[in-house]
Amino acid sequence: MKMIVAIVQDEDLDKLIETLTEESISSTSLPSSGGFLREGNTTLLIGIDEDRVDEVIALIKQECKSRTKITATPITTGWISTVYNPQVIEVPVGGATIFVLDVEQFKKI
Ligand code: 2BA
Repeated sequence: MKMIVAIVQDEDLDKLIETLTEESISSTSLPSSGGFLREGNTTLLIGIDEDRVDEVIALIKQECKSRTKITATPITTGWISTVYNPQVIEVPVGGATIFVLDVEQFKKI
């Protein structure tokens, strides 16, 4: 058993979950945000048999597009407001950032 942790862009989420569900692949999505852009993204947890890991990665690759985002990078983040660098930059984002972890035990009780 493996745990795939995939950080995906919100724009790709619905189609990706639809595709995974069609293939009987269970997932849990958690709202998250990137440390660099400080924008929302989604972290998917997918517990899967080892022999299906490559299939899942291929489906994520199929549904998650690379994009560029134009952003003003934060200089400091305070309690009330964030100060942004006045120069905007263009950064590539995605398709997806994927970690594959070993699962010691998997139980549904
Ligand atoms: P963010 O941290 O918001 O990063 C968004 C994009 O900004 C990144 O796209 C990358 O192209 C760029 N970027 C990130 N850090 C940078 C830096 N210090 N200087 C210049 N550009 C930088 P992706 O690499 O596709 O990452 C998309 C999202 O995946 C990230 O959002 C973050 O939420 C997650 N992520 C990426 N690598 C990770 C890692 N090693 N550990 C945990 N999460 C990661």
